[in-house]
Amino acid sequence: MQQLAHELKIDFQSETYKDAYSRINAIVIEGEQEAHDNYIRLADLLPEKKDDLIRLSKMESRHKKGFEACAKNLHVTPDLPFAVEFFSKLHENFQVAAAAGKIVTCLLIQSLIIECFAIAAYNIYIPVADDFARKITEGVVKDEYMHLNFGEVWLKENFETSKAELEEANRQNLPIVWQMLNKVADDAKILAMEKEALVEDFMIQYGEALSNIGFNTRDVMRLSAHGLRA
Ligand code: Y39
Ligand code: FE
Ligand code: FE
Ligand code: FE
Repeated sequence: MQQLAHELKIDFQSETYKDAYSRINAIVIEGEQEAHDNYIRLADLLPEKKDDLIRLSKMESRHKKGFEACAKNLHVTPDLPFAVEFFSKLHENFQVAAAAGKIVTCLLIQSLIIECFAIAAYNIYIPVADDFARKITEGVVKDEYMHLNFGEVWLKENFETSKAELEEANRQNLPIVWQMLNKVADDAKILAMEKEALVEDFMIQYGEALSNIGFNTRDVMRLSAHGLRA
């Protein structure tokens, strides 16, 4: 039970922990809300996948409620204004793409980048979470793999016509992820989540996703390297 968290002697009730948690937890709550909104928007853009996408949006709402419960359990008030600002660039890029009917860009932002970010964060968080939050997060991360898979399958089926837009969307949005990671690195460390581990897990998920969609090894390397210039 709580093995690593226990060995590391994490004090979930210390003011330092709760202060960092107020921002990380808010990011997750706001992220789940935006993911919900993004899948609803995608349902409009992809009418033939509407039922699937509405189902994903409902899962995101459930995730949000779960993480709100995690904050209450620790008596933490999430810092939502911080989180809205944290997501603002990706949010803006998604809105602009959606308004232009750029489905490929929307899928890259939500189903690849944000889902891979979520999977990395949740995987790294689970071993160091409090008992309550760990159970919630274990349930959530299984869903996030399904969301990533949705994007992979659609983009694989439409690979040839999506390739150029994927390259451009990757170039625009991957650097933003590294900026976001840098902004949370100090808070994440207080929760015993190391930036290096987050980066490593993200790169593995994202590289696998690109390869599943149809990019060859050389392309995957090239696309992944774009972000590192942030
Ligand atoms: O698809 C989803 O459910 C994703 C919205 C949720 C985003 C979670 C973002 C997690 C970043 C946390 C950073 C911690 C270091
Ligand atoms: Fe989610
Ligand atoms: Fe999530
Ligand atoms: Fe998701």
